[in-house]
Order: sequence, then C-alpha cells, then structure tokens
Amino acid sequence: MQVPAGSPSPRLLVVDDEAVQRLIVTRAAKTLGLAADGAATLAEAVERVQAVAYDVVVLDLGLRDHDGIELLRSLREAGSDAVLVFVSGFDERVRQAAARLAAALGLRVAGTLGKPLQVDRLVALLRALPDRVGSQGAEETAEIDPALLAAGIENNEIICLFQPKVTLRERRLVGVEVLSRWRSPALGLVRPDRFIPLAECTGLIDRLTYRILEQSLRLFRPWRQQQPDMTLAVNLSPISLTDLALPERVSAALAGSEVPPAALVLEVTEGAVMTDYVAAADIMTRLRIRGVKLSIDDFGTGHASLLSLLRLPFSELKIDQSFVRTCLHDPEAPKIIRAVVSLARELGLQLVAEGIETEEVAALLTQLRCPIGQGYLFAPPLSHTAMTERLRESVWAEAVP
Ligand code: G
Ligand code: G
Ligand code: MN
Repeated sequence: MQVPAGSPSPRLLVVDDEAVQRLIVTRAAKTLGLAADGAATLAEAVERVQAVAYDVVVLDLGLRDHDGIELLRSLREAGSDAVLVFVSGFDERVRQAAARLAAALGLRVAGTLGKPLQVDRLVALLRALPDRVGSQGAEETAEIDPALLAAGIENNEIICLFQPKVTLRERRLVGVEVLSRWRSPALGLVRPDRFIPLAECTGLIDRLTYRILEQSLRLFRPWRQQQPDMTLAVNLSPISLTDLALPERVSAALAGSEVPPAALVLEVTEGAVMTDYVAAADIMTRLRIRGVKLSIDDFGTGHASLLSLLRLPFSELKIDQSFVRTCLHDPEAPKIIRAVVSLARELGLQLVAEGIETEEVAALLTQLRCPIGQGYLFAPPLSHTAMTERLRESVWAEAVP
C-alpha cells in the first residue's frame, strides 16, 4: 500500500536493551522511510507506546529487566494497532509461543527473527508488511541492491568531495571535510544519505569507510605541501565506533599515506557516542593516543548528556547547521552559540560553525567569536580538481568591510 503524499512517516519503535541492536534496527528502518525511536527498558517502551501510535514495534523478548511479553499488554491497553516483529536469542519455539500469545491479544505479528539480528531479513519483513508501513521512501532507497553497492565500493565508484573550513576573520583555509558520493554507472550520482545507511545495515560500512579514508588521505597529501597546517576531516559512521579494530585500521591507513596523524580529524555525531559509551570511549581514547583528532559533528542535535560528551577526548566541536541557519531570526540561537563558544574555549576545543550561507550569518558568528566556519558562502563540497585549483586562493569569500 502506498503512503498518500503529505502523510507523516510511519513510525517504528525498537525495544532492545542492547544499544547496538537498537542502532542497527533504527538505521534499517530509515532506509525504508520509517521514523524510528528506541527504548532500552520495558518502562521506557510502555511510556512510548502510550504517547505515540506506532505502526511497527520490533521487540526483543529477552530484555534485561523484564521479558518483552509484558509490553504486549501495554500495547493492547493503549489500543495500538502496531505490527510486531519479535527478536530473540531464544529458540524458535519460544518465539512462536510469543507470536501466538500476541495474536491471542489481538495484535498482529509480522514475524520473528533470531539473534544476532540479520538485518536483510528484518528489512525483508518490514517491506512485506501489509499496511501503510515501509512503502514510503521505498522507491527512494530500498531498491538499491546491496550487491551493487558492494561492487561499487570495490570498483572505486565512491568519490570524495572536499568542503573547506575557513577562519571567519581572515578567511584562511584551515582544513577540508570529506563528503562522499557514489558515482554509479547504473544509478547515477547517489548521495550519502542513500548509500551510507544501506552500507551500515548490510555490513559494508567498514570497507566503505576504509576506502574513503585511504582515498582522501592520498588526495590530501600534496595539499599539505602548500598548506602545512591544514587538516583533513572524515565522517565516521556510528557503527564504526563499536568496532574495536578501528584505531589499528586508521593507523594503518595513515602509515601508508605519509600524512601525520595530527592532520586527520574524525567527525562523529553525538548519537554515535551514546550508542555504546564504553566502546566509543575506548576507541576514541586509543585514536587520540595515536595522535588523531576527534570532532563532535552536528553538536546540539543529539541526545548525549553534555557531561558524558565533554569527558570524551574530543579536539573539535561543530555547531549544527540548524543553529547557524536560524541565528539571524531566532533570538535564542545567538545565545546558544555564545554559550557554545565559551564552552569550547574553556575546554580548549576547536570550534566550527557549519552551514554558513550568507555574509550576514558569517558576520554575526564572527561577532559571537566563533573562530571557524564552513558552508556554501565559502564553497560547496568541491571535487579534488576544483579544490586543488582553489588552494591557490589565499582568501575565501573576502569579508565585506
Ligand atoms: O554532503 P551531504 O549532503 O551529501 O552529506 C549528507 C550526510 O552524509 C552528512 O550528514 C554527512 O555527514 C554524511 N556523509 C557524507 N560523507 C560521508 C562519509 O564518507 N561517511 C559517513 N559516515 N557519512 C558521510
Ligand atoms: O552532517 P555533516 O555536518 O557531516 O554534513 C554536512 C552536510 O551539510 C553535507 O550534506 C553538506 O553537503 C551540507 N552543507 C555544507 N554546507 C552547507 C550550507 O552552507 N548549507 C546547507 N544547507 N548545507 C550545507
Ligand atoms: Mn561532518
């Protein structure tokens, strides 16, 4: 069934006490155009189903504090018509029993999955749902065959674009951020919003990230001869922050590139850190010991507690575009930016404002003492050739006096 134009996205709730499982299900849901929430405990899940009319609930039957079955009663009491997907490490008979119980309570069950979760099976289940669910956005993303992406990665179809980071006062180039694109012979130019989540839920993300890292380091190296202090920033998937082998792999890429570790910045979002705090802290600390810099991307949009975030060994903080874009009209935005500026200064963090499109915004940010900016005002993401040419420019988008 198709979602009528303009109707809200179908919503999915994943109830699982393992953060990594929640993350995987959430990302898989997004590739199908479902808005997804997560709950780690039964209490949290009950609260959510009372507040939101979910279309799909993916339920781990073995929650640490309770068995997931108790949620079925809450769903019924809330008058929910959500379709259920059970996930469990128990054997098939337990899952079947749970499915029968749900049916007896008048709830619909789409199917059951074992653990570890096979994401392709989950996606197949969600896609086959009878109702409103999982159709929106399907033609946008879901039809990309993971095998096509896997081949694209091997055939070097993923390309790196570079967007400059510039000092707001002098308009001097201090670094570039890599933003990848997939140049697919079959699909044309594919944006990362489409292929990164797909790579994440099909196990291709490590390979992809490593390829992007290697390629961008190779392209970046000659630029450092012209601009010895410039940095290269690469985005990391939240999934990568659960991969304990990441620090070694990053070091290996650096060793083969002749780029010093201090010239590399890895950008991670707040959410990535909160997925598995202990693993993230472990990986990030080891990266810092190796000399690599770390940046908090999209700062202000995640759900991380400020305290736990700021205890991690970050070197840079990027104010999210949403604050930057509204700073001329929303009276709160400059106050928030000013607070972030002083926070960054106190903690000795580099500060970058993203999404600067106009001179007015750049002027306000300068006045608020934000040192570095990134955005269309200076340059959109540029090809390697275009960036090489513009490297000769000493001043980017000269400030209006
Ligand atoms: O440039 P753009 O609109 O296409 O990027 C969209 C989103 O994709 C941004 O949130 C950006 O952080 C993310 N992104 C771009 N390139 C990469 C990449 O190489 N790896 C990861 N993990 N994310 C990327
Ligand atoms: O999430 P992350 O900050 O890594 O990704 C940056 C995203 O913002 C990319 O999609 C990039 O193409 C986009 N972007 C960069 N500069 C601007 C800008 O000035 N305006 C807008 N709207 N988007 C921008
Ligand atoms: Mn980024």
